[in-house]
Amino acid sequence: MQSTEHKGIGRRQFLTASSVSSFSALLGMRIPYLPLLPVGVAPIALTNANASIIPHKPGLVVLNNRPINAETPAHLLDDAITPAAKMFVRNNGIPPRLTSDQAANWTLRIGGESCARPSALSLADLQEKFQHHTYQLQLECGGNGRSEFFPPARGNQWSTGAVSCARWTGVRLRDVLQHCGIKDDAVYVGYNSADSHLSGDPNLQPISRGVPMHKALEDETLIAWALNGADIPPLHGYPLRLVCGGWPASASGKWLNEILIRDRIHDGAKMTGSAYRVPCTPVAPGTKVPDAQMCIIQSMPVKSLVTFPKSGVQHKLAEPMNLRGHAWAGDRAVSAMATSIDFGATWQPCKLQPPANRLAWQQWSTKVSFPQPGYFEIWARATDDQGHSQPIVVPGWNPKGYLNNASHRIAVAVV
Ligand SMILES: Nc1nc2c(c(=O)[nH]1)N[C@H]1C(S)=C(S)[C@@H](COP(=O)(O)O)O[C@H]1N2
Ligand SMILES: [Mo]
Repeated sequence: MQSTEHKGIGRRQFLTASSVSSFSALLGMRIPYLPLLPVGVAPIALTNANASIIPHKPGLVVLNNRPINAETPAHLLDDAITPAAKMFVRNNGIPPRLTSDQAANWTLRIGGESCARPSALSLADLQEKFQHHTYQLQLECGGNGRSEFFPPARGNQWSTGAVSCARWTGVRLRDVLQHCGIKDDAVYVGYNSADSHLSGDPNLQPISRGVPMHKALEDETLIAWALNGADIPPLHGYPLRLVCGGWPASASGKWLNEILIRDRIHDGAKMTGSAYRVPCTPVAPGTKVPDAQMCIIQSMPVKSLVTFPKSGVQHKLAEPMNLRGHAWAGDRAVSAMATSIDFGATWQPCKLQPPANRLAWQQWSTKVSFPQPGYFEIWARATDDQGHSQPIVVPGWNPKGYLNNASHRIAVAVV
């Protein structure tokens, strides 16, 4: 968008000049009559949560437009393999705008204190030198469910929709690390990316996280160039991204251009303080927790979604209702799934399928019958293979509102 188009907007409640330009990027199109929009009036596509305003992502709910953050309503996550169009978007900064030349000449640098042979590999090198692997991998934002914490936590107010499980294709991070030589003192792998900080300061990074060696060396940890068999879409990290399934998705660096093998816990942006860290031992809600008592989130906890039907449906008393959804448990597998129609007093087991591969979510399904007309809720509860179940109430308060794995609930009017 041309900067002249910002003239006449003035200061308004909803749109600052800078958010207008990113809103235009969000729409993927110009707003020809923007100067005529009355002061204080926001485009309806921004204020109506149900409007489709991200190109190619109909139905996603936008939580923030600078940076762009949008979540997927549960009923739109019904596919076993999440299509790109339904993947939530979580950006900490401003995504790079790449020319086709820049993308074609993409280079991944590998270095760090514990790298024996620092290297630069082109996309073509990666594709030619290493074996290709495809896995379906669940990625959930550490802050998914944040909106339910009290006292509230600052940040995007995700409800349930910051989770996806798509098929990623690329090479194993392990193969690339071994090619470049892992020194004995290696403890962590960190990433750097091509997105830019919201402030515009080129010396600041929006995010630079990582994982310990044992996670980096897993079969399923990929340097990926394809999502569901196609190029990774620009918002999701084109042309290259790290994918570490089962961990906070913040570990899966988009627009990946550097990998560091570290001799210490990676200390990039959003690795310290309260970012993606929770109190090492539980605290009372609202407690100020010193940095030294905060621990980095590793595997995500057990969780599930009801993806059919949509919350708020009407259902005929005489007919049993088909329910289905997904369940996942970070690094672990889900071993049981149950639903309740009586606010958790009794639970009925569901059918549960095995995952497509380790770190993929699992499909569950069941049929329920209602005893009489009225308002009901379906509550869903998964149990992992170590016996941990989802809590009914919001679990362990923490300063940034991470790891809310409380049961998903949907409303049903039985008539
Ligand atoms: N370079 C870069 N990588 C990133 C981010 C980012 O802002 N920049 N956000 C992270 C976070 S917090 C999440 S939850 C996931 C979101 O992935 P998605 O937008 O493809 O769904 O990407 C992660 N990787
Ligand atoms: Mo995230």
